[in-house]
Amino acid sequence: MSLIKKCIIDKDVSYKPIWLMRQAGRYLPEFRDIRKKNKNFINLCLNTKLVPEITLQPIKRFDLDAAIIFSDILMIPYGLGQSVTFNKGFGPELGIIDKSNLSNINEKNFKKKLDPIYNSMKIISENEILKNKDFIGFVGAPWTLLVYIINKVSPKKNLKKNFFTEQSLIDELLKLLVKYIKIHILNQIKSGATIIQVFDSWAGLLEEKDLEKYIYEPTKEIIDFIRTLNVPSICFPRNIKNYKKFVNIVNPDVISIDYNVNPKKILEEIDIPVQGGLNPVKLLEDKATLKQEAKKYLKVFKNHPYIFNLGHGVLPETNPNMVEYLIKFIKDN
Ligand code: 1CP
Repeated sequence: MSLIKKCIIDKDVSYKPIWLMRQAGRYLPEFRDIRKKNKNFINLCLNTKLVPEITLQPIKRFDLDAAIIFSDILMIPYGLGQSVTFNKGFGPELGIIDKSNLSNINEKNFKKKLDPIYNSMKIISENEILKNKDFIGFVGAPWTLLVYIINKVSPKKNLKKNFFTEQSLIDELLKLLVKYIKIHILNQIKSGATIIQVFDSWAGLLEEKDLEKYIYEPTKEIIDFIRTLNVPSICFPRNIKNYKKFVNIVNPDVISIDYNVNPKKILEEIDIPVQGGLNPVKLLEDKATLKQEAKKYLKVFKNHPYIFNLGHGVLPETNPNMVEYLIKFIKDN
């Protein structure tokens, strides 16, 4: 059994496995080299030669316990026929979507558009380098995908003012998203994913009264579905105010915490395995500070199943030597 599965399934506390959100990406010079020559990000995510290479770049460099498929949560809107472009320094921009588009959507077209991702995953999962390691597939949670689909650009701190005005479109999209997120998960598992992480990056934008409809209910449906496939699930509801309530209702196998969460409080409140927490800016500071911060998490979760990770993705300006230092420190402790 992989070390992450020992932690999740056997509740083994003796070893703290590690992987990092955005472990493949712009802080690695070998990724930047590829990215420079491949300006279209969606096409890059559909490139069956480069995706395996990029996914395995951090595994070749560092002693990580899992690879995560190099892809994006916005491949689902793309698969549903919405245009998605990434502009330098601005982030993603999505095209128009209205009710007339929705009737054209079908599973065959969706699968056809995203097939290169599944082909890359099959190639990656067969690589010897992943022996005894996990291969993480992922999706955006329904709410976070809805945010990008309706808002068209990153909400950064605020949703556009008229976000909820097209209520019937939103209701229809939410149902559709749950269906296609499940399809995307199933296809990733069939292609070799051994764990599924659900990113709800914008969970923190909602008020308490809206959580049931947009987060708890649809995410629980997805987690229940993953459980029927016998694959562990990790939820990352970033900035959600009440992690305990989220865990009680949604019931994932692992809860991933952001860097604003007090790890001691989580330990008191939550029984299931925990992942993450370390602020990615600590990787920009000196080694002594980084070590001290990492130690804090190891100490709090000493007797609790814990997967070491960050409280959000590795920042582009991170020095790969600091990532190496962190991983080595966790492995030696
Ligand atoms: O080179 C570039 O400019 C592209 C930067 C980039 C990368 C490396 C984007 C654009 N996506 C990715 C890959 C990616 N995205 C991965 C790869 C696997 C790994 O972790 O190594 C993953 C898991 C994601 C998931 C993702 N995409 C999330 C959830 C996690 C999070 O960061 O909160 C979100 C919100 C996105 C949307 C997205 N894609 C890219 C950007 C810059 C963004 C965020 C835009 C915003 O600020 O709203």
